[in-house]
Amino acid sequence: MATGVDAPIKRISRMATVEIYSKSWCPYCRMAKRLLEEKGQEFVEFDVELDPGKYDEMLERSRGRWTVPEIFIDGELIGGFDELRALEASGRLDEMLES
Ligand SMILES: N[C@@H](CCC(=O)N[C@@H](CS)C(=O)NCC(=O)O)C(=O)O
Repeated sequence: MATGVDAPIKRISRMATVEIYSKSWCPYCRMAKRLLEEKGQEFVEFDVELDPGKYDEMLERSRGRWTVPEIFIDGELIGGFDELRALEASGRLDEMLES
C-alpha cells in the first residue's frame, strides 16, 4: 500500500444532512433513528411536542403529512420509517447518504 506523500489522496465522502421530526415516545421514530445510527449517519432531531412551532414547520415541509417521524435528507422529504426502510432495502439510502 502506498504511504506518505506519494499515497493517493483518499476521497473524504460528504455526510448528508438528515433531519427527523419526532415525538419522544414514538416507536417508528426510534426505529428510524436506530437504522441511521447503525449506518453511522448523524442526524438532527426536532421533538414536535417540545416545540409546537416545529410541528407546524413539519406539516408545511411534509406537505400535510402529520405522523412522526418525518424524515428529510438534504432537505428532500423521505417520509416516515416505512419509506426510510424501503430505501434501505433497495440500496438507495446509501446512495442518498453518500452522494
Ligand atoms: N407508517 C408510518 C407510521 C408512523 C406513525 O404511525 N407514527 C405515530 C407515532 S409512532 C403517529 O404519528 N401517530 C399520530 C400522532 O402521534 O399524532 C411510518 O412508518 O413512519
